[in-house]
Amino acid sequence: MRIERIDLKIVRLPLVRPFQTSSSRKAHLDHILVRVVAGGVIGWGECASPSDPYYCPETTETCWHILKDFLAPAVLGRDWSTIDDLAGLYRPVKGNRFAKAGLEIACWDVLARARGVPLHALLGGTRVEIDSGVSLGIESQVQVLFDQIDRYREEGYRRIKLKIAPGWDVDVVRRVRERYPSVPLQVDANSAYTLDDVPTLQALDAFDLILIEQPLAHDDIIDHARLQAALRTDLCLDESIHSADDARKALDLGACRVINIKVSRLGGLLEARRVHDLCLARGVPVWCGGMHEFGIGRAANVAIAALPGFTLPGDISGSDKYYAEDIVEPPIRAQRGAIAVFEGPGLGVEPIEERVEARTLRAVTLPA
Ligand code: OSB
Ligand code: MG
Repeated sequence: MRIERIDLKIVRLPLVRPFQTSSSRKAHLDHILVRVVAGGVIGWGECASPSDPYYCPETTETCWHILKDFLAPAVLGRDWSTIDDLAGLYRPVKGNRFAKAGLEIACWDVLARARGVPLHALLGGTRVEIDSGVSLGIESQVQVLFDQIDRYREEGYRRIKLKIAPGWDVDVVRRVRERYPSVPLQVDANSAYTLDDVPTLQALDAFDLILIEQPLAHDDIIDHARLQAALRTDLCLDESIHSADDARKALDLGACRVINIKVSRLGGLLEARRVHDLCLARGVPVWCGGMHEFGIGRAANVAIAALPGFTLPGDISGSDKYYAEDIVEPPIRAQRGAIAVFEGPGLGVEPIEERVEARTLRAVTLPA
């Protein structure tokens, strides 16, 4: 394959409901869509970086810079036949994994379309549908959370994840658990605690949680190992894991017993699959995390979550949980708490070009 053209577009979509975590609050998202043309085949990818550096160091603007000035120039006009070859072309670029994921997903889409196969099949997926959960933000009142939990349980979602932060933790989880004694429940702290908070985190052991996600610093695995030793509940790492090597080290240290596989944080589907393969070999459960992806990134998440080791429901909800109007067809919907894998070639969804154009804030075509 040889990439002859790359288009980058920053696209803005309003969220149906503002989303608050311990580290940021969002009412709309600006993601970069990456359109690649190689041998006449078109592929799409999505860079789902937040606009601010409060989840991880990258932002929409750093991704734009790295894609336009380093990643695109490294791959344009160069020959590659596997994604490993392709990644080799931009290997000198350190970090910047959200940016890399946007380009890499588009190249997987090209590869799968060129072969006429669905992406989940190219990746080695075995599932026909994936178990779907919802991630619920921090609210001003617990009643608002109850209303959302009622609604998503009625829609059939298979587990609830609550964002927690100091001041919105043990008491909230207790009230949710009292009202929903058997709902599969987990929490995500987005690195809002320290080892001084061990007693608070131990108090969560009482609520039969599936896991506690990333309680400590975004770049830590050492203190998480100390914390895991002091908890009954399984820890799951998100922010701290950027590669299969990170996952191996975290598991060897006992820093977690579950891993959140998030395609963008890992720099793409290839590294996501490596983390999956490592965890499958070690009997460690994984699930697919999300970044409120638009339809392109969401379809990539669905494809990777079809691999056999994804035994826990993920944060891949139907796009109607986030957006009144997504940018792809067919629309991505959960039915009875599951999303069917897409059987069309590549990602199996197509961007609605007029909708993309209408919502584009900035665009560039490379080479210029
Ligand atoms: O930590 O998983 C996270 C959203 C934005 C930033 C970080 C996270 C999240 C979510 C939402 O939890 C997951 C989703 O529904 O896409
Ligand atoms: Mg998380």
